[in-house]
Parts: sequence; C-alpha cells; structure tokens
Amino acid sequence: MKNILICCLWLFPILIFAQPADSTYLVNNYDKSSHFIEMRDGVELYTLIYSPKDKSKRYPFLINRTCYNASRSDNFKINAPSRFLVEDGFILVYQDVRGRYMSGGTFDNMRPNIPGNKKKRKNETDESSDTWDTVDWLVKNISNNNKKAGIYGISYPGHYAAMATVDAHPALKASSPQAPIADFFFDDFHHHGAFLQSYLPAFAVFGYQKDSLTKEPWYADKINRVFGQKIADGYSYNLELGPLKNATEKFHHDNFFWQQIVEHPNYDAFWQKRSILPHLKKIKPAVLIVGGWYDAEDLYGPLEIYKNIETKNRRAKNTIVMGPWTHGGWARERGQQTVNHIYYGDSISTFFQKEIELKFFKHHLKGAANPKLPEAYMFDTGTKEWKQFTNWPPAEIKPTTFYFGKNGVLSLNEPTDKTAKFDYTSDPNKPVPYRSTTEGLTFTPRMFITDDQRHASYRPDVVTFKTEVLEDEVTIAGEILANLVVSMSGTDADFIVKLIDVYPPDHPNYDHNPKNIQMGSYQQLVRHEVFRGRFRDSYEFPKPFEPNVPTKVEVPLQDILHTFKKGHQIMIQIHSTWFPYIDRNPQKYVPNIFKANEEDFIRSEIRVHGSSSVKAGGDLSKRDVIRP
Ligand code: PG9
Repeated sequence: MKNILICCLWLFPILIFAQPADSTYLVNNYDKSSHFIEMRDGVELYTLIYSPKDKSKRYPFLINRTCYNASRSDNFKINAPSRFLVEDGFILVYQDVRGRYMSGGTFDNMRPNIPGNKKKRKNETDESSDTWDTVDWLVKNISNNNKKAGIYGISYPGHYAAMATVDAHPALKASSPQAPIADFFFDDFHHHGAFLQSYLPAFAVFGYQKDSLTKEPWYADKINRVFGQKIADGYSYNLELGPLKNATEKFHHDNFFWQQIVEHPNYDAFWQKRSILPHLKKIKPAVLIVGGWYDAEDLYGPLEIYKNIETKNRRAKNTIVMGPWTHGGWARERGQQTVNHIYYGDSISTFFQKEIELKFFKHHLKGAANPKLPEAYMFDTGTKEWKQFTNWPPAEIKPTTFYFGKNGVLSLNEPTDKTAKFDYTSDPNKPVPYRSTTEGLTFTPRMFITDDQRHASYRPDVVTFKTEVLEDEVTIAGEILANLVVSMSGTDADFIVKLIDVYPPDHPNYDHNPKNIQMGSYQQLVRHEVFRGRFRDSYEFPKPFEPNVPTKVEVPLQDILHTFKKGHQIMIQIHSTWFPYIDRNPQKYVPNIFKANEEDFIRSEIRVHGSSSVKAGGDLSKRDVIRP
C-alpha cells in the first residue's frame, strides 16, 4: 500500500485534476462501458466510454488518449474534461495508448510517426494510425453518436492529441493539444541538448515495459529507488551523486528509456524521428493549442506545434491560447490565479474552460455558433490582462535589442565600444542553485519559474545586466534570441540566459502570499533557457570550443508576452551552471556527458564579450530552415 500510496502521491504532478463535474451529475447522466478496440495490426487498446443517458440526441465523441492510466479517469477525478464539457454532453472516451496499462502492445516514448497515408497500411502503426482506427471503430460501433469526434489532452496526452491531427480520420473535426510535447530533446528531459537532472525520478514511469494488462503502476517499486528516500535538499543530494553515470548504476541500470537517453546524447536519428514537428502538414481538424507561460515542462511544445502548423498549413484553423499558468494550470480553478505567490487575477481558468475551450468544441462538433476566436489569445503577464493577436509571433512588432554595457548596464543603445568583457569562473562543483530556497527532489521542477533571482545576482559566477528604472512601460511580445559572443579556458560550456522583471523597492506584497514574500526589489524570473554550447552549430554534430577564442552562441528563449511596468527594471543574467535543474557540463569536452568521469569536471574561466546582445519580441526564428 505504501508503495502505491507514494506512487499515487508522486504521480500527482502528471495527472491534471480538472474541475471535477459533480459526481452525482455523472452517475445520473452518464453510462460507463469498457471495450478492447482492435487496431489494424491486431493489438487491442483498452477504451473506457461514458455515454450520456439521454438518448434523445446524438453526441460527438471527446477522446483522451493517455499513457497515464485511462482507468484512473473513473468518475472523472483525473484527466477529465472541464465540467462545462461534461455537463454540455459528449460521448467521453479514455484510452490507454499502446503498451500502457490495460492496452496490448509495446510502449515507445514519442513513438515515431510513419509518414504517409495510413489507411492502406496493415502492420505499420503509430499514434496517428491508432487514433484513426479508434475513431473509425467508435463511429461505427457506439450508438447515438453524430459521426464527429474531438480529441484533447494535457502533456503526453496533449502530444497524442496533436499526433491525432496527422493523417486524421475524416470524422476527427477538432483537436486541442494542451501543453503538448513536441520533441523530448527540447521539451521535458532536455533543453537544447542540456539534460534536466531534476527529471531523474521521472524515468521510472516511462522506462519499463509491463508484462500483463494492469490497472496498477507496475513501475512503483522503481520510483521508490529515488523517491523512496526522504530528500529535503535536492541540490546537495544531486551534487553528492556526482557524474550522471552514477545515476545509471544507482537507479536506472535496467531502464530502457534511460539507456536510450544515455546512448543518444546528440540530436541523432533516434530523436529526430520522434519529433512531431516535421509531420504537421495537411492538417484538416481545427486545432486549439493551449499552453502556460510558466509551464516548466512543455513550453516548447505548444509554441512550436502552433508555429509549425501555421507555417506548413496556410489555411489551417489553428488557434493558440497562452495564459498565466504552470503545467496544465488551465484545468484547475482555485479562484485566485497565482504562480508561486505572484497574483494574476481571478477565475482565469474558468474563463478559458467556459468561453474558449467549450465554445471551440461545441462549434466544431455540434454546429454551435462560431466563437470567432482570435488567431492568438495571449495573456500579458505584466499588465495581467488578455490580449488578442492576428498572428503569433507578432511579425509586425519590431524586436527590442538589449546591449551589455560596462558596469552591468543593460542598454537599448548600441555601444560604440564593444570591447567590454564580462568574466566569471564557472565551477561545476559549486554550481548556481536553480531555486532561491532549498527544494527536495521533484518529479519535475516547477516553482522556480517565477522565483526571485537575487540569490543568483549576488554570485560572482553570474553576470548581471540591468536597465535604468523604466520611465515608460516596455512590452515584449514574441520570441527572444540571445546572440552571445563567448570564450573560455575550457572546451565546452552551457549558457543559461534569464530575462528578469525587477520590482521597485517599495512594491507592495501580493495579498495571496502565505509565505509572506516581500516584493520590494524582487527579481522575478520571466523567461529562461539553457543552451549546451557544443550544439551551437549543429544539434546532431556537437563540437568542442577552441580555448580562449571568441565564439558565437545563439540561445533561443521561448516566447513571452510581458509588460515591464514603469518604475521596474529589466534584467538579464548569464551563467553556466543551474543545478540540479540542469546536469553539470564538465566544461572539458567529452564525447558523452552521461558517461563522464569525476576527473572530467573542471573549472573554466568564461568571458562574455561586449559584442553580445539580446533581441526580444517579434518573430526571430529562421522559419525557412528545418527547425531543430
Ligand atoms: N510532459 C510531462 C512529462 C513527460 C515526461 C516526464 C515528465 C513529465 C507530462 O506528460 O506530464
């Protein structure tokens, strides 16, 4: 029981609690049935179906495909759609994807999509063909359906909802991929090639095949290898763990996903064929992409899936909604919307569920009035209000360029003298903490995302630039690109770039502030990114740095919509360790950091050159090149 309890508590971060419909409403209005739906290759997928009792009408399907146990959707406490959707009446479908829980077959993380029309293929399957076969069976076998289907999901289920739009069944009219994973080399486990060491405990969920049909997590004991310890200080624990090869020996020696990650440290064919982005062509269903500006797990996914559908399908019905939420936050309503203690407004999730999501599905699946959603429905995390855009990133917005001046001045004016140098000693044995406070082991790191950055500002291995106090507000809408020029005494390095909103010294505290955090002079993290320098010219073919040779490193940070208010200051921080959020770069080039030895980790004298700059806002991506 203890194991299961730990596992269930531990799984909480994955399983997004929707605003549950009233349980008596469900019992009084829905009938439940379970089915094994046969795929084209004979594998059967376990599918739970809840059909409205009122048989006087025909209903569309609303499907959720999950690797997190369809059976836990019982009574809708987990992975449920919003109560507005439940009460409006849909045939609700929950399915274990191939190889998970009660479904047959073998699990594959981010199963590669097999391009091309799948209706003719008998034994080549992927998530797209499994969804095609599922929709086809539902339409033909479940009574009272109106021959239309929609699909939604958050996180991994969001990935499956996006994959459903590829070579979609003609009855699939709408998909809402929410915090969808696009590519594990840029979402979740890695950011631009750097590994998220803070995900170490998560591997157990995805790295063991089950040997029978089950409604219980077969990997529970493996979770406890890491989580079974009472670790209050994840920083010290991970530092004492030493090189990642110790994690292999200590926790994951029998984990197939960990072994794949270790054997594929570069963006090789293993990762490339698991990205959904190249397949987002000829998309026919309407798409509603949803994400959270403070989603520490999948921010690349919603933004890149939206952008790729836009650029590959000029006439797509494709909308993006980005709100002040952490991972899956739009599925939870707590009245006051806060991230940590930063307050954004009231009932923001309810607004989304009722005015955006419900109206999207009712229009496309039930023929209800067109809600005329904007192309991009984006929440400004500075003014704390919704804004609508006709395109995203807003190409019409000229980017703001920030330059690094002497004495740490962040300037909007290009310096004539670009010979300034900003030096720091990066020591992998004394890495920059990613939290302002002590944090235990996490399933995934979350609360750092709006953390105070003063603990980093004070460190000599963090280079900090700050504008004068703003006399007018500055709104940044769109992408951010740090064009760094760096040199180092070592032969490899990571670069963490942070954009920070510095509050005035007399800023009042927020009302909903149980930890009584003082907001005067608070340095709130707005956006961050890490780039493993070896991948500066190619994600597939990394290369070392020449010691002490000035070298360009471009660090793309994910999009923002944030107004820096009058009286605030804009800050940029640059450093080379961020632990244990990110694994430590030895700073001496080794072919595979997952196999590095203790003696490979060296201090490095790193220099950021004054010719560096940061562009922020607008559309900065090189759309014409194949995205990573
Ligand atoms: N994208 C989330 C995740 C995947 C893998 C490991 C940890 C988190 C999620 O599906 O919840």
